[in-house]
Amino acid sequence: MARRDTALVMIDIQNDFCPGGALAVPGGDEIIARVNKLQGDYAVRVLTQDWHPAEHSSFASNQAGAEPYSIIDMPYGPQVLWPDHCVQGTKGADFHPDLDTTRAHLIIRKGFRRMIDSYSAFFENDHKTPTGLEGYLRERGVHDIVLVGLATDFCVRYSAVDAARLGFGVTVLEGACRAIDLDGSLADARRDMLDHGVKLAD
Ligand code: VGL
Ligand code: ZN
Repeated sequence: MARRDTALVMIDIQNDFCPGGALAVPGGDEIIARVNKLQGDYAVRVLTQDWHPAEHSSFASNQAGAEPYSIIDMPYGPQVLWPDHCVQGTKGADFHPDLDTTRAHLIIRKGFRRMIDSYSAFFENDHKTPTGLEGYLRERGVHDIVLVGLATDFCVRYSAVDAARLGFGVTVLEGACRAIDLDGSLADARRDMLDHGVKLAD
Protein backbone atom coordinates (compact mmCIF):
# COMPACT_ATOMS: atom_id res chain seq x y z
CA MET A 1 0.00 0.00 0.00
CA ALA A 2 1.33 3.40 -0.92
CA ARG A 3 2.67 5.77 1.69
CA ARG A 4 1.92 9.40 2.50
CA ASP A 5 5.02 10.51 0.61
CA THR A 6 4.04 8.82 -2.65
CA ALA A 7 2.28 10.50 -5.57
CA LEU A 8 0.25 8.86 -8.31
CA VAL A 9 0.97 10.72 -11.57
CA MET A 10 -1.56 9.90 -14.30
CA ILE A 11 -0.23 10.76 -17.73
CA ASP A 12 -2.39 12.07 -20.61
CA ILE A 13 -5.53 9.92 -20.26
CA GLN A 14 -7.27 12.02 -22.90
CA ASN A 15 -9.73 11.31 -25.69
CA ASP A 16 -7.18 11.74 -28.49
CA PHE A 17 -4.99 8.97 -27.01
CA CYS A 18 -7.91 6.55 -26.71
CA PRO A 19 -9.58 4.49 -29.46
CA GLY A 20 -11.39 6.85 -31.85
CA GLY A 21 -8.98 9.70 -31.02
CA ALA A 22 -6.55 11.49 -33.31
CA LEU A 23 -3.45 9.74 -31.94
CA ALA A 24 -5.12 6.63 -30.56
CA VAL A 25 -2.96 4.36 -28.42
CA PRO A 26 -4.13 0.74 -28.85
CA GLY A 27 -6.15 -0.22 -25.77
CA GLY A 28 -5.69 3.23 -24.24
CA ASP A 29 -9.11 3.16 -22.60
CA GLU A 30 -8.52 -0.28 -21.05
CA ILE A 31 -6.45 1.22 -18.24
CA ILE A 32 -9.06 3.63 -16.95
CA ALA A 33 -10.97 1.41 -14.51
CA ARG A 34 -7.71 0.38 -12.87
CA VAL A 35 -6.42 3.95 -12.69
CA ASN A 36 -9.64 5.05 -11.02
CA LYS A 37 -9.29 2.30 -8.40
CA LEU A 38 -5.64 3.12 -7.72
CA GLN A 39 -6.33 6.75 -6.89
CA GLY A 40 -7.57 5.97 -3.38
CA ASP A 41 -4.20 4.44 -2.47
CA TYR A 42 -2.19 7.64 -2.92
CA ALA A 43 -1.99 10.74 -0.77
CA VAL A 44 -1.04 12.97 -3.71
CA ARG A 45 -2.76 12.68 -7.08
CA VAL A 46 -1.65 14.50 -10.22
CA LEU A 47 -3.04 14.46 -13.76
CA THR A 48 -1.17 15.62 -16.84
CA GLN A 49 -2.88 16.95 -19.94
CA ASP A 50 -1.22 17.27 -23.35
CA TRP A 51 -2.36 20.76 -24.44
CA HIS A 52 -1.18 22.05 -27.81
CA PRO A 53 -1.99 25.19 -29.78
CA ALA A 54 -3.36 24.35 -33.29
CA GLU A 55 -0.14 25.68 -34.83
CA HIS A 56 2.11 23.45 -32.72
CA SER A 57 5.47 22.59 -34.32
CA SER A 58 5.14 18.87 -33.43
CA PHE A 59 2.21 18.50 -35.83
CA ALA A 60 3.15 17.17 -39.28
CA SER A 61 0.42 19.43 -40.70
CA ASN A 62 2.46 22.46 -39.63
CA GLN A 63 5.70 21.31 -41.32
CA ALA A 64 5.60 21.70 -45.12
CA GLY A 65 5.66 18.36 -46.93
CA ALA A 66 6.10 16.27 -43.78
CA GLU A 67 4.32 12.99 -43.13
CA PRO A 68 2.98 12.04 -39.73
CA TYR A 69 5.45 9.83 -37.78
CA SER A 70 8.48 11.18 -39.68
CA ILE A 71 11.30 12.73 -37.66
CA ILE A 72 12.75 16.24 -38.01
CA ASP A 73 15.60 18.05 -36.30
CA MET A 74 14.51 20.77 -33.92
CA PRO A 75 17.00 23.05 -32.09
CA TYR A 76 16.51 20.84 -29.01
CA GLY A 77 17.01 17.53 -30.89
CA PRO A 78 15.06 15.05 -33.03
CA GLN A 79 11.29 15.38 -32.94
CA VAL A 80 8.66 12.91 -34.16
CA LEU A 81 5.94 14.67 -36.14
CA TRP A 82 2.47 13.66 -34.96
CA PRO A 83 -1.01 13.88 -36.36
CA ASP A 84 -2.78 16.94 -34.91
CA HIS A 85 -3.86 15.97 -31.38
CA CYS A 86 -4.88 17.40 -28.03
CA VAL A 87 -5.55 20.85 -29.44
CA GLN A 88 -6.41 23.26 -26.61
CA GLY A 89 -10.13 23.47 -25.94
CA THR A 90 -11.15 20.59 -28.22
CA LYS A 91 -12.93 17.39 -27.24
CA GLY A 92 -9.79 15.43 -28.14
CA ALA A 93 -7.86 17.29 -25.45
CA ASP A 94 -10.46 16.55 -22.75
CA PHE A 95 -9.81 13.78 -20.29
CA HIS A 96 -11.55 10.52 -21.21
CA PRO A 97 -15.08 10.75 -19.78
CA ASP A 98 -14.62 7.55 -17.72
CA LEU A 99 -11.53 8.89 -15.93
CA ASP A 100 -12.32 10.09 -12.42
CA THR A 101 -10.78 13.56 -12.42
CA THR A 102 -12.57 14.71 -9.27
CA ARG A 103 -9.91 13.40 -6.91
CA ALA A 104 -6.91 15.00 -8.62
CA HIS A 105 -5.08 17.71 -6.66
CA LEU A 106 -3.20 19.17 -9.60
CA ILE A 107 -3.46 19.16 -13.38
CA ILE A 108 -0.21 19.87 -15.22
CA ARG A 109 -0.68 21.06 -18.80
CA LYS A 110 2.22 20.60 -21.18
CA GLY A 111 3.13 21.20 -24.80
CA PHE A 112 1.53 24.66 -24.90
CA ARG A 113 4.56 26.46 -26.36
CA ARG A 114 4.39 26.44 -30.14
CA MET A 115 8.06 25.77 -30.85
CA ILE A 116 8.76 22.99 -28.36
CA ASP A 117 7.12 19.68 -27.58
CA SER A 118 6.80 18.35 -24.05
CA TYR A 119 6.58 14.63 -23.39
CA SER A 120 7.72 14.68 -19.78
CA ALA A 121 5.57 15.87 -16.90
CA PHE A 122 8.70 17.58 -15.50
CA PHE A 123 10.54 19.22 -18.43
CA GLU A 124 9.87 20.18 -22.02
CA ASN A 125 11.79 18.33 -24.73
CA ASP A 126 14.81 20.65 -24.32
CA HIS A 127 15.21 18.83 -20.95
CA LYS A 128 15.61 22.28 -19.34
CA THR A 129 12.33 24.19 -19.26
CA PRO A 130 10.46 23.02 -16.14
CA THR A 131 6.72 22.46 -15.87
CA GLY A 132 6.71 23.20 -12.13
CA LEU A 133 5.81 19.64 -11.10
CA GLU A 134 9.10 19.00 -9.29
CA GLY A 135 8.58 21.97 -6.98
CA TYR A 136 4.96 21.02 -6.33
CA LEU A 137 5.87 17.46 -5.34
CA ARG A 138 8.79 18.54 -3.14
CA GLU A 139 6.66 21.12 -1.34
CA ARG A 140 4.12 18.41 -0.63
CA GLY A 141 6.84 16.16 0.84
CA VAL A 142 6.72 13.58 -1.96
CA HIS A 143 9.74 11.28 -2.35
CA ASP A 144 8.33 8.53 -4.52
CA ILE A 145 6.11 8.56 -7.57
CA VAL A 146 4.06 5.92 -9.32
CA LEU A 147 3.32 6.51 -13.00
CA VAL A 148 0.40 5.25 -15.06
CA GLY A 149 -1.17 6.39 -18.35
CA LEU A 150 -0.42 7.03 -22.00
CA ALA A 151 1.79 6.44 -23.77
CA THR A 152 4.33 4.09 -22.11
CA ASP A 153 7.00 4.78 -24.72
CA PHE A 154 6.66 8.58 -24.91
CA CYS A 155 5.15 10.65 -22.14
CA VAL A 156 5.33 7.97 -19.43
CA ARG A 157 8.92 7.09 -20.38
CA TYR A 158 10.22 10.67 -20.36
CA SER A 159 8.37 11.48 -17.14
CA ALA A 160 9.81 8.40 -15.44
CA VAL A 161 13.39 9.05 -16.54
CA ASP A 162 13.24 12.73 -15.55
CA ALA A 163 11.75 11.88 -12.16
CA ALA A 164 14.49 9.31 -11.52
CA ARG A 165 17.17 11.83 -12.55
CA LEU A 166 15.65 14.32 -10.12
CA GLY A 167 16.08 11.79 -7.33
CA PHE A 168 12.53 10.54 -6.86
CA GLY A 169 11.94 6.83 -6.41
CA VAL A 170 9.98 5.87 -9.52
CA THR A 171 7.73 2.94 -10.33
CA VAL A 172 5.86 2.52 -13.62
CA LEU A 173 2.82 0.24 -13.42
CA GLU A 174 3.01 -1.16 -16.93
CA GLY A 175 -0.37 -2.86 -16.68
CA ALA A 176 -1.94 0.57 -16.22
CA CYS A 177 -0.13 2.01 -19.26
CA ARG A 178 -0.40 1.43 -23.01
CA ALA A 179 2.20 2.09 -25.73
CA ILE A 180 2.27 3.58 -29.24
CA ASP A 181 5.24 1.30 -30.16
CA LEU A 182 6.74 3.11 -33.14
CA ASP A 183 9.81 1.32 -34.63
CA GLY A 184 10.75 -0.44 -31.42
CA SER A 185 10.06 2.55 -29.19
CA LEU A 186 8.53 0.40 -26.45
CA ALA A 187 11.65 -1.79 -26.11
CA ASP A 188 13.84 1.36 -26.14
CA ALA A 189 11.66 2.94 -23.49
CA ARG A 190 11.80 -0.08 -21.18
CA ARG A 191 15.59 -0.27 -21.48
CA ASP A 192 15.98 3.49 -20.87
CA MET A 193 13.73 3.39 -17.81
CA LEU A 194 15.55 0.38 -16.34
CA ASP A 195 18.94 2.03 -17.04
CA HIS A 196 17.82 5.02 -14.99
CA GLY A 197 16.72 2.93 -12.03
CA VAL A 198 12.99 3.08 -12.73
CA LYS A 199 11.11 0.07 -11.36
CA LEU A 200 8.80 -1.61 -13.85
CA ALA A 201 5.90 -3.40 -12.19
CA ASP A 202 2.62 -4.72 -13.45
C1 VGL B 1 2.28 11.85 -26.35
C2 VGL B 1 2.99 11.91 -28.51
C3 VGL B 1 2.66 13.24 -28.62
C4 VGL B 1 2.06 11.04 -25.11
C5 VGL B 1 1.95 13.19 -26.43
O1 VGL B 1 1.22 11.42 -24.28
O2 VGL B 1 2.74 9.99 -24.97
N1 VGL B 1 2.81 11.22 -27.39
N2 VGL B 1 2.15 13.87 -27.56
ZN1 ZN C 1 1.41 15.85 -27.85
